[in-house]
Amino acid sequence: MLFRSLVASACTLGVFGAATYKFAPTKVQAAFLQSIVRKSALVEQSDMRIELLPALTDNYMYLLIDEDTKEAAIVDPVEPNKVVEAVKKHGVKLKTVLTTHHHWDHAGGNEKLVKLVPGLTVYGGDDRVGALTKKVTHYNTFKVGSLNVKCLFTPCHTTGHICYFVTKENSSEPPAVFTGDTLFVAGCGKFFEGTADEMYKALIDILGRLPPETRVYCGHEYTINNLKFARHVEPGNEAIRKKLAWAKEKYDNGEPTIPSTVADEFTFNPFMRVREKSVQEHAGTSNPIETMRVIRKEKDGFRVPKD
Ligand SMILES: N[C@@H](CCC(=O)N[C@@H](CS)C(=O)NCC(=O)O)C(=O)O
Ligand SMILES: [Zn+2]
Ligand SMILES: [Zn+2]
Repeated sequence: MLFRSLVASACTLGVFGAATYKFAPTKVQAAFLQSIVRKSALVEQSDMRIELLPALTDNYMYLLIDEDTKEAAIVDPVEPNKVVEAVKKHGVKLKTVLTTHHHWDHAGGNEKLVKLVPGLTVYGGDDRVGALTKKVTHYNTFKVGSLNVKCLFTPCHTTGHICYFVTKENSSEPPAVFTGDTLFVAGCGKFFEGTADEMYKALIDILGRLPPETRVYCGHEYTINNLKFARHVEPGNEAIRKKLAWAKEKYDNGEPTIPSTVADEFTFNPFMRVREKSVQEHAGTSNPIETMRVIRKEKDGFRVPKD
């Protein structure tokens, strides 16, 4: 961890600038470069624009822009300077902070950001969230410009975790959901402050009932490791193998594997598939909540294979 952060700061000082590499990088060098050079990405819809902003080692911040009013919100702004830069680049008015949970790698930039951008409303579901101005709970709604935001209370990773579901009235474009450390692409958050029963409710009853085309924007780039665990749980699942090959290609190009969709998660995410026979057989139980408990415990101790 210390080594990684030293590398990251060396990178910003230009020590590992592209010019350092005069020859095509070896596989090891490519992986090393990827771990410090992460590309941002832009998802453009007619109703909303979402810029993925890589932060820290594997976190994402998301700049959500309402195309109608050019008002913007930022999800989990752990690196405030990068946020201010992106806001300027897009020429939008940042009014809102959406905090998924109080952990440092998500809420740790709030205090600084509210100083840099006065007048922000900071949403979150936990008193431990820095600079919180509006505490929210399940099904609270508010607007970001003309976009509707619905708060989904999904306790388990932390007791105050909130996912934010974003829609636009009368739009034919897919909605977006920001899932923090509850739902990852092909995985879920650790149960730091909750139970398997709570994660089942969050993943199956709440997030799983969103429109299937809903785009999923999660808190971390964990996709490859998650899919390797998914493959261990369901070796015969073709959707997992296909998604893993795709994710490796993205990784090699320094590109995000985000967003996915709710419908796709049901095909390769073992934690969304706890009602499937194949996953239950792996867990040695026919109870979906017990399956959730068993596979989360197994993943906590899982040694990720090289390939
Ligand atoms: N195993 C994580 C270690 C970091 C970690 O514990 N992350 C938290 C979120 S900040 C988590 O919930 N991880 C889910 C998991 O490891 O499956 C990794 O892949 O780097
Ligand atoms: Zn967390
Ligand atoms: Zn996290």
